[in-house]
Amino acid sequence: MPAILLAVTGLDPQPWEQRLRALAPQRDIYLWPQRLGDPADVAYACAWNAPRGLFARLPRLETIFSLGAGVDHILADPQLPDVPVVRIVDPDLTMRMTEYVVLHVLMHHRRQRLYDAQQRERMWREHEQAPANTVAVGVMGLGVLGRAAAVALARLGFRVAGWSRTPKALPDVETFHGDDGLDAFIRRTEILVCLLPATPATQGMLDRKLICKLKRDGAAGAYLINAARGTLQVDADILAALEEGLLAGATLDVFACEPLPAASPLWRHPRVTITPHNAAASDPHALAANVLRQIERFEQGLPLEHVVDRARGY
Ligand code: NDP
Ligand code: OXD
Repeated sequence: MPAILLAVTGLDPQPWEQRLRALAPQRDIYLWPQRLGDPADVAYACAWNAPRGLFARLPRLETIFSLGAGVDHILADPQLPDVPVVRIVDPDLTMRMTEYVVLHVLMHHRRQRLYDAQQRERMWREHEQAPANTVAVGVMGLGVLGRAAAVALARLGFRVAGWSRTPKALPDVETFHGDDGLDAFIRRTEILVCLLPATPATQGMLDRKLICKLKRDGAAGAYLINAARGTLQVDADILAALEEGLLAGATLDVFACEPLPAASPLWRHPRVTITPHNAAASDPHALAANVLRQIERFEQGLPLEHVVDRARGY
């Protein structure tokens, strides 16, 4: 039976290995770099930040599965073989991201950081609270994750809009698309949520020019939430925007260099909330079955789902 190779860096492979073995005891599960077996046995690679050039050394490789929703870590391999690349689309992952986005939008909207600071001072002081239906949230990226987050925020009553590459229609969400729609989308947005993939077109998008255009006349000010990829944000521009009052605060889950180096001034900024790239962690208990289901489909001659469009980059 064709083997599965687990090739991950930056996360613990053990829970994935255990889960794959438990669900598919009949399969050989190889683990890079400890237990490689014969490379010619490997038909499926399950990857997260795998070393460049590894896939090219697997002569019978049929499919590469990203262990997350993003595939930038796979498409960046200059020796990537011409096999389908499949990404994770799963309700478990989607719900985690929705929770994260709703949590951080509400933290800003309800000024929780301010109340935390007041509590440390034993200060009992109430601040003006705008109703959600006066606050404009904008979600960049209306894919699987962006759509779910936008709809959840709209249900909470926020004035939600979304921006994508191609036109979309969503209940209770105003939609914008393409380069032509970006300006109007940003100018009506106070709380900006980024859920775009990392591609050449999105690199460095969250910069000073874009931040300057955010709407900032609401009670709580403009806020940035990046739960997509660190390469989209320009850290120096975000820090300068915080100092100049262009941004009231930011929640950052992702960074160009991860883990975020200890020397980064973002760590100590009082209005920056940092999380360790866990907005929507890939939980092997939920997702190993997703990958194995796809392998079964493939072996039954059914089409793989959620195959990445390499030309588009996501
Ligand atoms: P999808 O591929 O489903 O959606 C991507 C969306 O981005 C689409 O709506 C697409 O538009 C839009 N888009 C892409 N390029 C552009 C562009 N140049 N201009 C405008 N819109 C664009 O991805 P997911 O929603 O599943 O995931 C999004 C990203 O979230 C992942 O790529 C990953 O990087 C990140 N992520 C982060 C996690 C974390 O824990 N921090 C966890 C999971 C994912 P269209 O539909 O028109 O093509
Ligand atoms: C993902 C991620 O892409 O966790 O799924 O970043």
